[in-house]
Amino acid sequence: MGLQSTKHAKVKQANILMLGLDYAGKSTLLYKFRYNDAFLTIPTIGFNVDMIETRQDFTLTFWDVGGQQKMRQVWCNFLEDAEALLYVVDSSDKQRLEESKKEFEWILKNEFMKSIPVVVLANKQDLPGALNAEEITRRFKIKKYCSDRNWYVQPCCAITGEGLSEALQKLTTFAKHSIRSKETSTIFKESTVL
Ligand code: G3D
Ligand code: MG
Repeated sequence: MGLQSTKHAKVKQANILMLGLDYAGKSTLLYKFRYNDAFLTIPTIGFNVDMIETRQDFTLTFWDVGGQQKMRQVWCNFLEDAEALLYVVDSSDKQRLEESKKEFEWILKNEFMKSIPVVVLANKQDLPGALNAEEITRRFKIKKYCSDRNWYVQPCCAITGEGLSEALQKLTTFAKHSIRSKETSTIFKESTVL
């Protein structure tokens, strides 16, 4: 009985894996999330890790594991525990768009990423020539690669904070859904074993 109540206790925290090429704006986004008035801030607990409590009494822990080439091999180690993926794109950098898309595809193909919901941030919308959310959706073939999961593309500007509260809301909704699915599959596996 005690075991059951622990198992069904409401989980109020989710791990968000934050990825994207270097210079996409990940650190700027985390900084903006942290200092945005709309959210209660909690101090950084480690290098490139940040926890943000949303208004819905739910904590999102962002894991910004770095976009540099050498860090990309490390991404896999973080994939297993993620409830959602936040993929950041520099929408103004057309030269590296293809590289970013390849990384995106590679991450989604990882077996731990199966069915993990995705929020893509089309960042740097303030810069001239930045591709809009529809164009990013099309160029990244998101409808095709994310047909098996929840996904959402949010245009934003990490400098002004525009579009960020919508992204956090979406992440919270997706992460809660992800947690519920994991719980259901655990209960199912246990009842199958029994
Ligand atoms: P990263 O953590 O993904 O590597 P950073 O990226 O957060 O370090 O951002 C890289 C550069 O992009 C920074 O410029 C930052 O200010 C800029 N940047 C991030 N988001 C935006 C945005 O929405 N609009 C604009 N115009 N610039 C943005 P610097 O010059 O400091 O290197
Ligand atoms: Mg950074």
